[in-house]
Amino acid sequence: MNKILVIGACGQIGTELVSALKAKHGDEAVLAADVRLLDDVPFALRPYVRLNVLDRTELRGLALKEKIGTVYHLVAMLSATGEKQPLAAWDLNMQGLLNVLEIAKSDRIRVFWPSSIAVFGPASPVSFCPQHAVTEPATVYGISKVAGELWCKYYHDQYGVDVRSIRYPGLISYTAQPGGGTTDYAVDIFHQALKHKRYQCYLKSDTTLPMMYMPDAIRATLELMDAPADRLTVRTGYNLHALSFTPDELAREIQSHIPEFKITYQPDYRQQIADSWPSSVNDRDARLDWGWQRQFDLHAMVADMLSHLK
Ligand code: AKB
Repeated sequence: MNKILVIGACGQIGTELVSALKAKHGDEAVLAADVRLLDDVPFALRPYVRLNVLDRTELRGLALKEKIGTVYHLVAMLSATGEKQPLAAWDLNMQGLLNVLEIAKSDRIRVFWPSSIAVFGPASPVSFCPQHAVTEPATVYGISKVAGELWCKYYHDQYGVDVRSIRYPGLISYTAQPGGGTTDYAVDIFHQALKHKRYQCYLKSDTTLPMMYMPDAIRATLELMDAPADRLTVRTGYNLHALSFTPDELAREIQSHIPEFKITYQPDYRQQIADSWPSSVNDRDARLDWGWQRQFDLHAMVADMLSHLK
């Protein structure tokens, strides 16, 4: 049986995706990979191999040795960190993907690669932004996601590579923390609310952004990968809608569980990034093509997050 390789397994999505894939396909069918040393990796991520995805020879050798049939390539520098190191973000985000697409082409490997709502920019519609809207992002991360989506479509159309992608919104989870994103506040706020009963938010109180609870994101990923290829009409990245809320709305929902919780606001450079993104997206294509539906609304997500983090 061909194995599944998850590259970037130690990150926010990878940590939970590896468990979900193991639950579905069995422990031995899933190989986790990242740049961390084995000793620094939690037991749940084993079997594990140290891998630098920028080294194509190493990547191909591993894929052939382990008989890899599907790669989930999750490595990326996110929007906020990317603005501090634009060229490093471009190199990591693009070269890693191209290496994966190249081995997918030569060795007939299926690929999942995460795109993002960051493909949109100031010229995109703000509310219920359509699947095929203007994509002129204002961040390096967004530029790398637009280019990456087009490369995915190119490898699919020209070489028949079965590559699939989702434009994730901000992801909220209780296991691994995100790192370097603009939407990270929506995870950090829970930790600070429980620990210190206060949180200083780097976005304005009324900044609405698209978000999703991790169980929905993992389920969406597995459902997309299970969908029959001939049902898929989008080979760039699918828009997915789950939640759209402001920091103020999230804080109020947390206050309904922790009445003493207080939020203050001190917007920084991330406000400009958030302002360039839509407040919600239209996911009609994902619903029609492979039956996408969210399960968690704001109320259910907050209750579940707090119950796990307590
Ligand atoms: C970020 O904030 O950079 C990410 C994203 C929306 O892709 N969470």
